[in-house]
Amino acid sequence: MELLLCGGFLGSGKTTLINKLLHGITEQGLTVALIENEACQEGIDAALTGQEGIKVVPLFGGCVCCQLSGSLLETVQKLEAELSPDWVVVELTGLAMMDNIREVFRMYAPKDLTARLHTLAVADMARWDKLVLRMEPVIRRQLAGADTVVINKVDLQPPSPQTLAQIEALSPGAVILSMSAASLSPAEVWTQVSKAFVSGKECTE
Ligand SMILES: Nc1nc2c(ncn2[C@@H]2O[C@H](COP(=O)(O)OP(=O)(O)O)[C@@H](O)[C@H]2O)c(=O)[nH]1
Ligand SMILES: [Mg+2]
Repeated sequence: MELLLCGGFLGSGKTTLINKLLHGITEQGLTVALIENEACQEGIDAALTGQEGIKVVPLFGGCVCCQLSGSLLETVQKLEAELSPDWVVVELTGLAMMDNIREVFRMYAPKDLTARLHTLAVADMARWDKLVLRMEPVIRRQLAGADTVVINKVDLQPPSPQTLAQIEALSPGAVILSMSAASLSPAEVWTQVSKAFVSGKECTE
């Protein structure tokens, strides 16, 4: 079982990306469970939640990067024991700090689980300049712990060289992808993201 934590500011496209990833994973004949920490579950395909091979587990009442970090670990370990899906995907709240979550895993998770942890942050190109101006500390900490960054909504606003450099500086060593998650097929999204996981691991070995 591999674990993917998907973070990024509210509205950046996490649910859109995750919908594509879940389909992309199941199209490969693999099974996946989704843990939803975002209070509003709307957007996760209604059809998907009943689809064979996909289980959706809500985890509300706080944010897994702070109050609920223990519950996240417990839920992941329970899913592994009971269902043993190929993938567990977690949609974090729009304010979750990826660097906090990584620290929780480093301190409390079994080493073999940490080795199977992938952290992905979605950056919203349509609102990037505004968000950095107003929420810089949050954006910084969402990208700081990510080993993959998806620069999303490039159909609305392609990243400038300055923005690319800024994102590279905020997430040192991360694999950076640019896409429009809304317009790609599940297979295209899964291919790009799974390749990033492989090349990210190769770089750290
Ligand atoms: N133009 C454009 N819109 C997108 C893209 N990805 C997501 N969106 C839209 O952005 C809004 C927020 O997306 P959502 O996935 O709910 O974001 P979340 O809050 O991070 O889960 C929705 O209206 C999506 O349709 C994209 O690649 N291009
Ligand atoms: Mg969402």
